[in-house]
Amino acid sequence: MTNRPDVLIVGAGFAGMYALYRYRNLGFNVTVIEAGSDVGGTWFWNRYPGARCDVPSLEYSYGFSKSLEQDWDWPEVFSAQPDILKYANHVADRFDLRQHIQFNTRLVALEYMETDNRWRATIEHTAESKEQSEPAAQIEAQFCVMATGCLSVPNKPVLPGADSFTGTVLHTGLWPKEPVDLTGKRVGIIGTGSSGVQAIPELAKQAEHLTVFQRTPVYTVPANRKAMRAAVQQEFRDNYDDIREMQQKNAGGVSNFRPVRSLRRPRSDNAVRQEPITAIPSTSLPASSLSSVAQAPNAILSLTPEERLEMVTERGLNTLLSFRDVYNNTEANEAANETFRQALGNMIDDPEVSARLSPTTYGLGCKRQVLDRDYYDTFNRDDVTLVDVIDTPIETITRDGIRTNEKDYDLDVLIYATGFDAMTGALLKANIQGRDGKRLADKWQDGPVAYLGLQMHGFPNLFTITGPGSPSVLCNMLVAIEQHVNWIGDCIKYLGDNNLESIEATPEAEVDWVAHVNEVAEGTMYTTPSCNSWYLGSNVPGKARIFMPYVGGYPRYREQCEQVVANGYEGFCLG
Ligand code: N01
Repeated sequence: MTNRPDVLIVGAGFAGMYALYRYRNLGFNVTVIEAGSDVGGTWFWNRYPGARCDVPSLEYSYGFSKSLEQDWDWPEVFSAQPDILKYANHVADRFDLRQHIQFNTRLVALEYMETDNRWRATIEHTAESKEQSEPAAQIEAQFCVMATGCLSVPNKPVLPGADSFTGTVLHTGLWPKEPVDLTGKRVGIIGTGSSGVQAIPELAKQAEHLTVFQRTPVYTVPANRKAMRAAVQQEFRDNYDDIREMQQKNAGGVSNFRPVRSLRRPRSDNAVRQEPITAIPSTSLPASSLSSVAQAPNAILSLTPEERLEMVTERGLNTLLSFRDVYNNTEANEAANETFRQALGNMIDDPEVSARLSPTTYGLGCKRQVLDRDYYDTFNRDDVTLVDVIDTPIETITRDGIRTNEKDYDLDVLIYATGFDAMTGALLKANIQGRDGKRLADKWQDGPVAYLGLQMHGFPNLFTITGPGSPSVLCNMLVAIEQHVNWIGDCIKYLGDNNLESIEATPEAEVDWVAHVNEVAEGTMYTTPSCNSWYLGSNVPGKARIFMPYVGGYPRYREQCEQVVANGYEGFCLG
C-alpha cells in the first residue's frame, strides 16, 4: 500500500509539528512519520533525570499562535523535560495534529524518483505500531521535509567487551519511558557533557554509589533555578509581540526581555549580566575584531587576577560569561579559564578531585555552554567517585562493570551520556538517494555541503529544517525552526502558484555558502585548534572536522534567506 501526500515530513518534534500545522494551513495534504510513540522529539527521547532546557521557556516556545502564548503556563523559568513534553503534547492536541502523524514509524530509505519527481520513503513499523491497521509500507510525496533534529542520533562509543556486561545499559538520549529505579544500585556514567552534568547530581541522589568516568572536564556554570512568577509571565504575555521581534534581531534568537515591571530592583549597569544565562552566546565576533571589545568596561582584561577571583567568588562562576572579550580574545579567554580553575579549587574539598575536574586543554566558549544544578557539590559526596579515563583509561567493559588500567569498578547500571552524532547524523542515517542514485552519504563524505542549511544540489524538493550551515543550534531552536518552516512553506506555495514543479540548490550556491559558513567561524573560540566539540563533528570517530552551524548570527542569516527570495530564489534552480 502506498500513501501519496503532497508533503512528507520526517519527525514529530517541535520542527515537524509546526511544519505540519503550517503546511496543512497552506492547503497541502501532509503526512508525518515519527519513530517515537508520541510527539516531542528531543524531549520525548531525553527523559534522563535532571534533563531540562538551557534557554528560558518563555522564549523557547512557539511564536506562531498568539492564543497559545497567552494560555500556556510555564512552572519554571528554565523548564524541566516533563514540562516541555507536556507543552508539546498540548500543542499536538490543541491543533489536532496527531491525525496526520504515523507514530512508531521509522524511515529506512528515501529515494528520489526522477520520472515522476517524487520522493519515495521506505518505512518500517516498530513493534508498538502493530495495532495500527495496515500501515503503508511506502510513502511517495512531491516534497520531503526532514525535521529530524540536530541532536537525535545517540553517539555510543564502541568499547571492548561492551556486550558482556550483565547489568542494565542506558543512554541519556534514549532514556526509557518507564521510570528507572536506581535505589540501592551501583551506577556508572560515562560522559560529562550537558547530559552528564545534568544527570550526575540527580543520579547521585538515587544511587547507592555513583562512579563518573570522565574523559574531558567541562566548564559548567550554575543554571537559573527560579520558579516562574505569575507577574513575570504576565509581563511577557503583555509584551510578546515586541519580544518576538526582539528575538528576530538577536544573534541567538533570544530577546533577553527584562520584565522590569515585575522585578523589584532596576537593572544595574555593572559588569554582571542580569538576564538569565542561556547556553547561547550573545556574541560570536572573530578574534580579529577584538581590539575595541578588549577596552570595553565588561572586559575581563580590565581587572587584576585578584579582582577576577574575588568577583567570581562573590557572584558565581557565571560571572565569567558576562565578559565579552572572553569569547573573542585568547588572552582574555585564558584569564577566564584560569579564574574558573582557581574558583573550582575553592569549591571542591579534595584538591585531587578539583584538579581532575579542571579543564585545561581548551577554553570557555569552545563548546556549547553547559549549565548545571549542584554539579560540583556532587563531587564532595562520599558516595560519588570521579575516574579520569585519560589518566586511567578504560581497558574493557566486563560482565560486572568497567575495568580501567588501574582497577575494576563493579556496577549494576551503566549509563552512556556520550552525546550525539550531531547535525548530520539523522540525515545520513536516512539512506537518502538523490538524482541518478547519488547518495547523500557520498556527497557529505568530507562534511556537509548545503545551501543555507536548507537544501542540497542533486536532491530536488528535499528540505532540511535547521540543517548544517544554518544558525540552528547556535540559535534559540524554536526561533530557528519557525523561520525555516515558514521559508519552506512559502517556497512550496510559490512553486504551486507559479506552475513550477521543483526547486534545487545550484552547485555554485551551495559551495559559496559553505565557504561563507567556514569564513565566519574562522577566528572564533569555536574553531581554535585546541577545541574539539560536536559542533565540529570531533566527538564521533572518523567524522570530518568541519564547523557545522552558521555562526554569523540569526538576523544576518534570516536577512540572507529573505534576500534570496526577493531575488527570485537566487542560487536555486526552479523548474
Ligand atoms: O553530549 P556531549 P551531551 N569515552 O557530546 C564523553 C544538548 N543538550 O549529550 O569531551 C569516554 O556534549 C565526552 O568526552 P569528550 C546540548 O546542546 C542540551 O552531553 O569527547 N567519554 C563528553 O564528556 C549539548 O551540547 C541540554 O572527551 C566519552 C560526553 O561523553 C548537546 O546536547 C542537555 C567517550 C559527551 O558530551 C550534547 O550534550 C543535554 C568515550 N569513548 C544535552 N565518548 C540542555 O540543557 C564520548 N565521551 C538543553
